[in-house]
Amino acid sequence: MVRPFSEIPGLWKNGAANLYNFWKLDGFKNLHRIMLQNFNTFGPIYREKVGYYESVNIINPEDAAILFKAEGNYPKRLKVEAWTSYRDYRNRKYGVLLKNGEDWRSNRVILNKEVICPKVLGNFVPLLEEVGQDFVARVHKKIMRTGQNKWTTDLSQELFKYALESVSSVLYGERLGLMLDYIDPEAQHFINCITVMFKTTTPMLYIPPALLRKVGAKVWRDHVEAWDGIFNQADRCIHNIYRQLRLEAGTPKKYPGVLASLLMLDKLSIEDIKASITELMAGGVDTTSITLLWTLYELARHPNLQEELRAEVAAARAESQGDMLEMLKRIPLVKGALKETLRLHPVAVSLQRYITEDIIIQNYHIPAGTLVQLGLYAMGRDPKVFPRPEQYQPSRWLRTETHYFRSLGFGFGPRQCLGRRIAETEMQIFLIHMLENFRVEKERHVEVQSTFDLILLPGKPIILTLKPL
Ligand code: HEM
Ligand code: 2DC
Repeated sequence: MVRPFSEIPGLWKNGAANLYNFWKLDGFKNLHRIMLQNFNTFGPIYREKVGYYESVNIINPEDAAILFKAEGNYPKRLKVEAWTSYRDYRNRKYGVLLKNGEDWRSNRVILNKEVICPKVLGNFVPLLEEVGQDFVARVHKKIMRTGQNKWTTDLSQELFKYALESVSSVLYGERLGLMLDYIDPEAQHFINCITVMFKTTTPMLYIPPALLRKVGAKVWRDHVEAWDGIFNQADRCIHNIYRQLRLEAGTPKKYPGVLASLLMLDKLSIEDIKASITELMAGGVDTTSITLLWTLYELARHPNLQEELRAEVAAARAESQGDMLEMLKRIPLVKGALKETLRLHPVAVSLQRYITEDIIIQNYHIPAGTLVQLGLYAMGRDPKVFPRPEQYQPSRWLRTETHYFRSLGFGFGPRQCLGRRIAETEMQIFLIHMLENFRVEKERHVEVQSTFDLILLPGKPIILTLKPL
């Protein structure tokens, strides 16, 4: 007998009371740990309402498969009202991140061809490789300046710059110059705005932004200021390319970048292009940089593994005679390391879809229209899904054991991360160059936990030491 929706365990009857308890548990910072605890209390499915946020939560890969089968032709994830409210407030168009229905699909199909299709990867690699080389040169210089043949630091700011330089070089086909000693203060401001934008989004997941706006709440004002900073900087970059393109007649010889390609293709309106390019630029900073930081942290904790990866990279370099595109096909363990990082430290705590048809999960009936969330952080740490989940083992992704709905760090299906190929390539190239040049170490006994600021971030600075090989 299938049990009704109303019998799913969990706390979903009093959103306001649950919000109060959530706030007492400092839930805004601890969402991922609270979700894990809820699965421990209620089992593999629970229903929840916190403030105005209502969802059904699942954890098993097999249930994830059922969820994604019911996502329909226009998959829709949780509406982040803070983000849509800002655009409505400032009269800006939604990009592919926030669009839905046919409008989303038609934009996404065109963007896919320019951003995620394997064919364009060859265009991105030389651009990203140059940034990778510049990063390494910059670290060598920093090490030289310490006079101690090593550099001990919190790399996060350097990684933000690396990530923004990488994504910008792909989007605009030219460099911002963030690997230099003196950088454009506007670019630094852009980086700071993204951090504030993510942080101020969290409370508005539970309290409607319209309400916060009406009472003039600081979190809403900070949020608006942050997005203003993001859009202004992106507008400057976009206008720059737009002007250059009008000056240069004819088709350029070298690959001109995603933006210029889209403008020349002339299939999307300029406003649609601007909206999605801005989202790509903003989405491309904290995500990859934090994932790289976690990866370096894990490599510092596992020196033997680090040597194994270095050997793989050296062999790949020799076999491909330095051709980066070829090299990227010969580094399965490096790729496994990135998957392993996203398993233990996912950028997104959950994946969500509003299901388009009724489904049955764990023998409960769930009606069409319900927001169903897969607890990605909780799944990554579930011993039933990943044996010895606490161990960082990139090789688990090489073995033939089932990976069925287990590698979901970038989401799933047609609505998965649009920046996925850029992110993966950028991160692989970074690790190749770092492994070829430096040994990464850390002080012992320092365990760093995650904190939730819309995306999961290290709860305290990760201090690493880089030594030239
Ligand atoms: C969406 C993860 C890097 C741009 C997403 C989603 C996830 C994700 C989980 C939701 C997917 C779904 O609902 O199925 C990540 C991770 C990254 C990363 C783990 C790096 C480690 C990037 C980068 C960019 C980007 C570098 C931009 C260049 C986007 C965009 C969407 C998205 C535009 C929305 C796509 C749509 O709604 O059609 N990402 N992301 N992401 N991401 Fe990423
Ligand atoms: C946050 O409960 C937790 O890739 C919420 O590059 C559910 C939720 C909804 C949407 C998710 C978000 C979470 C985490 C951050 C994600 C976002 C969709 C896209 C975004 C996963 C899991 C991200 C980081 C994009 C951001 C692009 C933007 C800044 C322009």
